[in-house]
Amino acid sequence: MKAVYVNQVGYLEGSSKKAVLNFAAPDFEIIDDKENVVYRGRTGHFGTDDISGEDTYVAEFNDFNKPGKYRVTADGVKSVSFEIAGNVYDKLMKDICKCFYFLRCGDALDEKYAGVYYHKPCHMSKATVYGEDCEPVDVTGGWHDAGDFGRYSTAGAVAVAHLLYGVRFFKSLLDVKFDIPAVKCDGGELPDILSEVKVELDFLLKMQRENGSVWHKVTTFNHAPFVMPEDDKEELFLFPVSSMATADVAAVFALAYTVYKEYDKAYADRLMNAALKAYEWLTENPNPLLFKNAPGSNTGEYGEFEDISNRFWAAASLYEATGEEDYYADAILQRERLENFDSVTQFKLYQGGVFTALGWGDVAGLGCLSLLLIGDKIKISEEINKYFLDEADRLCDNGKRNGFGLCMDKKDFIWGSNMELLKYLMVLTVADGISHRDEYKKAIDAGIDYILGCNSMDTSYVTGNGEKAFKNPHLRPTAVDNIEEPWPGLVSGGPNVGLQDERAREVPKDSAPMKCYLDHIDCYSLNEITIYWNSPFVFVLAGLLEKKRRK
Ligand code: G3I
Ligand code: 9MR
Ligand code: ZN
Repeated sequence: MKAVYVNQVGYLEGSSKKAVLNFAAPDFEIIDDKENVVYRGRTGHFGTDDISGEDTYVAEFNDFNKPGKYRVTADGVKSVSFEIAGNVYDKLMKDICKCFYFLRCGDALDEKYAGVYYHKPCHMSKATVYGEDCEPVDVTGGWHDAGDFGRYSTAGAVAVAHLLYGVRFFKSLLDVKFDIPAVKCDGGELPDILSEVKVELDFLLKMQRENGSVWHKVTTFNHAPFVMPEDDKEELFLFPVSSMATADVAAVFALAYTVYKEYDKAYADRLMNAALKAYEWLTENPNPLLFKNAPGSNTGEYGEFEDISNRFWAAASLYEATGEEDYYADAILQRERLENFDSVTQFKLYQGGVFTALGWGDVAGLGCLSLLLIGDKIKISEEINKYFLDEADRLCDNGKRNGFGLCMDKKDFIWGSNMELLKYLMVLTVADGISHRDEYKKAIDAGIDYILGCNSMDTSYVTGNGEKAFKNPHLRPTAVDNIEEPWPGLVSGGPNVGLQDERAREVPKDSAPMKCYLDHIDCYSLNEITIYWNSPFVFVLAGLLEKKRRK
């Protein structure tokens, strides 16, 4: 079908702007909401590429900045409507932040804040320590991971990290208000983003054992059926500790210490003590303690092939928080180990550079963010900068290979491809902070356009944002709450050439990577949502909005 793809939410004044046509047309127009033609331009023929499989024509309108509501038309084909404005992403930012509130576990969601999406307290029972004969443990709280009700330490720590590094790099994230219950602190109330993050930090504190190590996850033995969270009454299990969980939690507590000490000294100290205790355990247990699901259990595994990137992150983060040289020495040591770890290239979970990896499994890039925060006081600061600049250059090269200017490669279209993209946009955002370059900004704009609808599915991958936003996330409450639309701001996992669930087989055979997607509630491998698919978007938008504010 002929289509004109646009960013369905819209474009910031002053940003790079384009629509992509999947058919031949030499000219295009922009019409306003009264159908008046307000802009005319010529398209450029890009040709076909291996991620969209379409023969594309690009309609650029970078110099059109007049605020308003528009559509792009070409050869009688109209795009969906979009806006140009200085505040075009303000609602989007609130929505993607508020999702963490909607995913809260434990306490009830109050109608006052949750509206029609309120629910009763959930997962309040104590959890059995799997394989051990000891008292059940209270680990209530935190966020549900995703469409399932599991709570996983590494995934949670990484989502928190995206948000807290967001706060460290872009102060204006502290001003985002998204209508959640206030949390008191020394002399006032926490900024919303820190109130929300505290929910997960409080939970992660409970996931730490006496000896400093951290349980890998707390879930029922198998995934719950489609029920409301409060109706999932199966026994909860704490599955064994892992060195990845222990290291990630040490790292994120040290990061949180620096942020929260400005607001609540006692809480910050508690986080630091817990970080030190976890680190001590890591030092005493130098061998990797990897994780495998218990036989017969099917909840998320979050398996990793190594724990070196996690140990690197923990050392770097503790060094940044304390300034103690021993941690720096450890970070250097782990960096060397990671560089020489043969399997990294063989088994890594992502395509890009090891030291810019920001995902749930490969976290060395998060360690590098901590080192970046220290700046040129460290010997290897130039090398850290280079990791990000080199990766950004690789991404910009990818962008030249498709009509969408999208920095992704064919191999990036795996489970959660939208996160692969959002992690890349984080890298580009950081690289642009190191060395301002127009091509970085352009690649960030193109990535945001893709997420918000300028893609071969003509779909905005954020619920409630865009005329053709996806509506059927694989998300248990949504499946059973009898409410027409899911709450807004959820980021879909997105296209995945693996088509790893039964319903996904309905995607036409030989579809191009960008088209391996279906907006169906059954499609957990294409259309689930998770905390760590929302969190990198918060970082990226915070970067974009802060730059705009500084102008
Ligand atoms: O690492 C390989 C890569 O080398 C290879 O080229 C590529 C192509 O197949 O696959 C890569 O592995 C993928 C891996 O994620 C790394 O991203 C696997 O195919 C893919 O199956 C795996 O998907 C993960 C999925 O769980 C299944 O394990 C997702 O990343 C992860 O986000 C997802 O997490 C689930 C939790 O388990 C449960 N809660 C919901 C959550 C979201 O769906
Ligand atoms: O709903 C589950 C989703 O959150 C997970 O990402 C996915 C992979 O672990 O598993 C989903 O649960 C499915 C289960 O694995 C198999 N039976 C069908 C479940 C979904 O309806
Ligand atoms: Zn719950």
